[in-house]
Amino acid sequence: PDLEVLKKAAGVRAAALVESGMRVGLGTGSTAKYAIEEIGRRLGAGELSGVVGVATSEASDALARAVGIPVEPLDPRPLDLAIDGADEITPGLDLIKGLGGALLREKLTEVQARRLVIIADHTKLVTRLGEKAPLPVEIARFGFLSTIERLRALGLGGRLRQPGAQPYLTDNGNYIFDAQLPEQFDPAELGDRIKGTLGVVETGLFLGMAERAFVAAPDGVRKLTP
Ligand code: DER
Repeated sequence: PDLEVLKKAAGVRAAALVESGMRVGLGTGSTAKYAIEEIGRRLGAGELSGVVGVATSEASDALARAVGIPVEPLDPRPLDLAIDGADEITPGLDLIKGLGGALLREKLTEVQARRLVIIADHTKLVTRLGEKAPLPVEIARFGFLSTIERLRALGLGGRLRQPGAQPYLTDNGNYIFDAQLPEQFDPAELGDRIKGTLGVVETGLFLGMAERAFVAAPDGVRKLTP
């Protein structure tokens, strides 16, 4: 089946974990879209009630509203569950996220979730981080060229995300530097070094955060745990 069918299968599987009365973090991207739509369907069918969503992007906020999920801003209360996609998933469920540009609001939201459930098709599976995706790094717009120089001084290759005539702007008004990861690296150590670089807002390394992942392959949806 094509990848969209697989993404939907993973999304529906995760959405089945939502129970009435839950506060749910709603992820961003083409896979999370299916989970959001399914939660909306379940609410509309009367299978669920009293669910509140906290969206990780303007796009997911709009989609949630469109499918009938009441949304509220993130506040210090814990979320019962968060459902989101990823760009890379290791066997230990360390993740690279951010190719959809939502990494800052995703991380701010998902660290407050009691359970972070990742949904993906099998193409996201890697044996180690950096195999398939760059590492998105959200950087302040002001002085971004200086920040990029500081990142290069760490030995990181990469480039400013600029799909068109202007650099990509996140929902937070920041830019993204897509960093090329070295062959071998310690994700926690490198993540801390990048995060500690002046001008860096956040990285797309989500280490040790996911409780489980539903990964859809042609032979079915597998549940992975760390
Ligand atoms: O930007 C993000 O972190 C998204 O979760 C993204 O990385 C996954 O998007 P996809 O499901 O469209 O591949």
